[in-house]
Amino acid sequence: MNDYRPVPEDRFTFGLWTVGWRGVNTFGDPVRPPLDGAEAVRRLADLGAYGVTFHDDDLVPPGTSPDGREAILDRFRRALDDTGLKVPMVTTNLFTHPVFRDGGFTSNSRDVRRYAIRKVARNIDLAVSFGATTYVCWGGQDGAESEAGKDQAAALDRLREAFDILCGYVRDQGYDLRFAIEPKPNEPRGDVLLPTVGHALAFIRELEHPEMVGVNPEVGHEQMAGLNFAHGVAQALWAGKLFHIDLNGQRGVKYDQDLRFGAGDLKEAFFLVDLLERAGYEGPRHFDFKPPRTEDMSGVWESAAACMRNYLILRERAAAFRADPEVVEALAAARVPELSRSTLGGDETLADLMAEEIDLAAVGERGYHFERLDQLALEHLMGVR
Ligand SMILES: [Mn+2]
Repeated sequence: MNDYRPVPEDRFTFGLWTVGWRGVNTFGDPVRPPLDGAEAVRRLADLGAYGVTFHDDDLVPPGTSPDGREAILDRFRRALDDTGLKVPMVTTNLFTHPVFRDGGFTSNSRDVRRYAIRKVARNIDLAVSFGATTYVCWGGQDGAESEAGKDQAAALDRLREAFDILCGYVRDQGYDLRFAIEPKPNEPRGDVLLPTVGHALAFIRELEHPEMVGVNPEVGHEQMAGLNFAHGVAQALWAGKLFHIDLNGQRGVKYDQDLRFGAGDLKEAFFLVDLLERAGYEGPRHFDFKPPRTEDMSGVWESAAACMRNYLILRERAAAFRADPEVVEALAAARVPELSRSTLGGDETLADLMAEEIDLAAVGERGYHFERLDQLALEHLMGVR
């Protein structure tokens, strides 16, 4: 019997800021003590994770002396060496300090934009020293509350300029590092720049080195916009741009809930795991969730373990769905494989298609049997098949 115990080969990773989140929110003070980075590494390794990720300021608090910084990095490196945990991705905090109140790369203040690029470039050196090959960029405070205060076209110009500069830096240094843009529709800004996967994919095509930049879609962020997350991920995969992924849970169009993976739209989580596993996605399964502030530290580790456990259960259910002969037959009845056939035959031309007739009355009566197929999926998900 499968006990759904994660192992490093499952490639589960967690941000230090997830299990380390102290539970501060708009109305409430922190409810949990600070979590030491090295301690987080040891606990995550015990749970079966593959790796850990961080923002520059998660690991080394701003204002730390150079000696203090070295001591923190040494401790963290020792914990990684002791446990074998990897650092596949690193990111930058361009949102907490008051200077970023109007964003980083797209702040109206030129000196802030120049500082933001410096902060990222310096942290890229650290990321590479830890072996990271993906660098996530979440705009954070890049956005607006008012159309009057932000020239969108100029903001996109400045965002493109920042990525062109940073891609140039990575190339000049000879680093093996790719960038992944994380879209989000709103929060903390009223409207955030590059609100969805689609906006990010279109933006990347305008860059000097589009091959170096992909996306890091987050479950809850697309769902906050009312969008189908699995569809967004499918398009990112189709474009060869799924460089990283943030797994969590969200229930509906509201504030960013960052629930543990599986605790939001469970059916969409099922089809997401089905998609990732069948597409052969090889990147980390990265959890970007926030243990609710009702929890003490034991609840934090409980919820982290549950993220991985839910993924493994869904992976098993999705595989059982695909292996079920009745599902294979229902897929054919729903004409799902037929969509993979090109609309014109190999040696056909438009003229062949134009010469064809369709029996509109007969074909118009055709049912697609999607309900039967969907019910089979639900029954596999609910564990009754
Ligand atoms: Mn989120």
